[in-house]
Amino acid sequence: MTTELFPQILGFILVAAVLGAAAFWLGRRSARKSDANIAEHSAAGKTPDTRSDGHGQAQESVAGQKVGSEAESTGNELPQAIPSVSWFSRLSSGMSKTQNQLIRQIESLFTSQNEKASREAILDAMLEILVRADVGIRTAEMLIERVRHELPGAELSDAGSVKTVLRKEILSLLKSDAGWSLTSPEQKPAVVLMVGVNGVGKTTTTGKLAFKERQAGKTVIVGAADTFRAAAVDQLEQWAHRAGAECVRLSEGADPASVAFECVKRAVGQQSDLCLVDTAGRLHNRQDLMQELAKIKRVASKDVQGAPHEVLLVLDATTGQNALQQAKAFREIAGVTGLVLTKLDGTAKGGVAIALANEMKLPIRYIGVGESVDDLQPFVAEEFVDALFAPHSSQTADKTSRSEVTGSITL
Ligand SMILES: Nc1nc2c(ncn2[C@@H]2O[C@H](COP(=O)(O)OP(=O)(O)OP(=O)(O)O)[C@@H](O)[C@H]2O)c(=O)[nH]1
Ligand SMILES: [Mg+2]
Repeated sequence: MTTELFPQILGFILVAAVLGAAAFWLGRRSARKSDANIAEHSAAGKTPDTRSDGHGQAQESVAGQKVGSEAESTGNELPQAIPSVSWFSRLSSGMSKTQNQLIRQIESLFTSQNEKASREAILDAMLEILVRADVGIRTAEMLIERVRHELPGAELSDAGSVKTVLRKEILSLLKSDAGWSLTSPEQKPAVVLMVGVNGVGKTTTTGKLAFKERQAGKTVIVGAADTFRAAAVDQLEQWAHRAGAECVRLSEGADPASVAFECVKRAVGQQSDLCLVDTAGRLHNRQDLMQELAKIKRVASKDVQGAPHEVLLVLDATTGQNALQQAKAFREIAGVTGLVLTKLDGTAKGGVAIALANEMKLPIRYIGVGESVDDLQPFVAEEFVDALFAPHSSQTADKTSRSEVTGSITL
């Protein structure tokens, strides 16, 4: 009996041994995978307790700033932003004031009350509308010349054909570079300097970019080189904490260039994908402060050849034409490589994007239409133009009060 059962018992033992070995192997494999994930996350973003300042807990909140629809992060996991509203809706809604100032006003030139207006009167009024939306006189004149040329004689008689010409011309001025990205596998770390005048959104944009890059799985170190104000450092640290990025801070009043140096050095040591350096706001006509920026740039290049790879000038769209003056000064002194246009949501002067693209010959890399992390996105010319020329909707019209649109044009 026992001898008869022997092969079956042996077979059973063999099957059990094989199954046991397989279970053991699978268990080891998943443990190794989770170790690797933890290692990757901690390389990317240290918990508050391990940050350079040794201060431990980050501030609980930064006045008026929302980190998107994301939940509170422990700093170790990758940030998750779940946009509840699509980017195009945010963009269209954010640009509704500019749209009303520009496109709705142009449409109003072709209503029945203006049907007796001469061709030249319509072109003059159109020029005025473009200038009021901060497209800038040079760019506005150029666009009107294109309309004049493309729509000879009676062809300039309806809003549709005018908008088609303007849309095409504006799009050709705004061209965006689809292949561009802030980080690249060939350049580790990519060193990026954030510059601009006071209050334009440099720190917020630095935080949002850190957050986005972390979401994309990149390792990020930010440098708080605005050492003049402790609050500015805390503000950036808060963003870094939420993003799961390391924040380099030195003592208050320290040389901003040393923060940049330390930030780049650590990014090199940890083979980070991105080193983002936030700088203090400075007036473009203050020579000493502009020289300080030049020093930050020089120091940033010490450990990484070609750094900084990008100098992003942050411009506040609500300042309209003044943004052009800032861009000119910063381009000369700080070697700006790209623009970030913030606060498009707060203004009817969004036409400044067209002036910047045409007159500065600098690419717009990102645009911002609000305070949440999802409100900053890479600039895509087609999207911008689509949002600007989107058909009239009661929702967008309601967002702009009459006082925000500068007078309607009467012919
Ligand atoms: N509505 C709106 N507000 C924005 C946008 N971007 C930034 N802000 C707000 O602008 C304010 C100033 O932003 P900061 O990031 O502190 O500006 P900053 O350039 O770092 O300022 P300084 O360091 O003082 O020079 C904050 O309240 C931001 O939330 C945007 O696209 N839309
Ligand atoms: Mg700041």
